[in-house]
Amino acid sequence: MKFTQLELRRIHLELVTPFRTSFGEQTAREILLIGITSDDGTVGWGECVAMSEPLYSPEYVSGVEAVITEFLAPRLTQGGDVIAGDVADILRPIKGHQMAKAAIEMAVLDAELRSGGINLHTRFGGTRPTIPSGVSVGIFSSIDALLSAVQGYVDDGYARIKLKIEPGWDLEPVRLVRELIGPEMGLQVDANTAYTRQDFGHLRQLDMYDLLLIEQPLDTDDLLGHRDLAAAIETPVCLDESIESLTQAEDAVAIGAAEIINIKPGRVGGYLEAVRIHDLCRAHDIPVWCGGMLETGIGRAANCALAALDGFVLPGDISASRRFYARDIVREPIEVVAGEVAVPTAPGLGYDLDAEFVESVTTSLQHVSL
Ligand code: OSB
Ligand code: MG
Repeated sequence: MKFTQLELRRIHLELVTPFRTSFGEQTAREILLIGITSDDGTVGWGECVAMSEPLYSPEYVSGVEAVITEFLAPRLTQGGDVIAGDVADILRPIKGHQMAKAAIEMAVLDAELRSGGINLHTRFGGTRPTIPSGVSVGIFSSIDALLSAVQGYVDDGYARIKLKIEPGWDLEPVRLVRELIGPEMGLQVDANTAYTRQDFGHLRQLDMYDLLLIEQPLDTDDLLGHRDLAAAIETPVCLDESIESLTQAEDAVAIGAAEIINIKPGRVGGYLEAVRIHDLCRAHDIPVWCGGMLETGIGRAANCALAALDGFVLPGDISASRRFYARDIVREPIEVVAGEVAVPTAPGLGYDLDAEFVESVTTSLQHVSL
């Protein structure tokens, strides 16, 4: 397709409840939406998963805006046609900035699919019409508050619970949540890099709670530490932050540092790289699941299509939109029914944007000619 304009739209959404992780607490989500317009008037949207501050990964919203306007947008078309499958290669000379690149590729993909009347689920070839839904539960200031939040999610029908942990908030919360939800329900933990190589003995104590996995206990760049931890504990070690490309996934799997991988399309540079990592893991019998970044209905719809692929054998962090937002920017927000989310089937990524509401939550808007 021939694209003429890129739109960078920053929106602000309040969270229904604060979300605290080992790297910080959020009470609102600032999100950069990328709109791309083709010469026939088709508009595609990408949602950038970068957060306001570089606490989860090096990228952050203002930085993404800068790299897109200064470096990525000027390289994108070179005056010619672009297809989604070429975007990663076109942008490769610019190092890093996976989340910025992913958002652009996502917008191109949406435009391409919409103009062809095709849905992402169909393009990816997922066979399941619904996917199991897990929920990510933050760190609370008291155990009572945690348990009542978890009970609420159990009542909402979620298929599994993920608890955020950090030193001082791990064994006891996990023990009590396991007691609350019973032995059958899937339970996993996510440390967001909060532990060190000195903590293996401590983390081994989690083995008794029959967890599905422990996600990213050590630093982003500590692959060998994760390999050693995987050998030292029974709970499967899953990588999130450490995997930013297919190559890194290959390396982690080859050395035994990733027994499971959390695939987040934004973190790995786009949905197409996410599919390649899925394919690699399938070939190596490494289970994968789809992570989340507090996406709006745009990213949630696309994540559903990805998570419908056969290698996604564990429930993802694809919760109902209302778990984070009182009102979504799409007309039919993702809902959880009996622990499952229906994969959207409308043309494009599968959502219908609520343009009026988007306008009302927009905090800045910028246009770049292509
Ligand atoms: O580590 O998976 C993570 C949210 C923001 C940044 C990192 C992570 C998370 C979550 C929430 O755990 C996932 C979601 O439900 O969107
Ligand atoms: Mg994580």
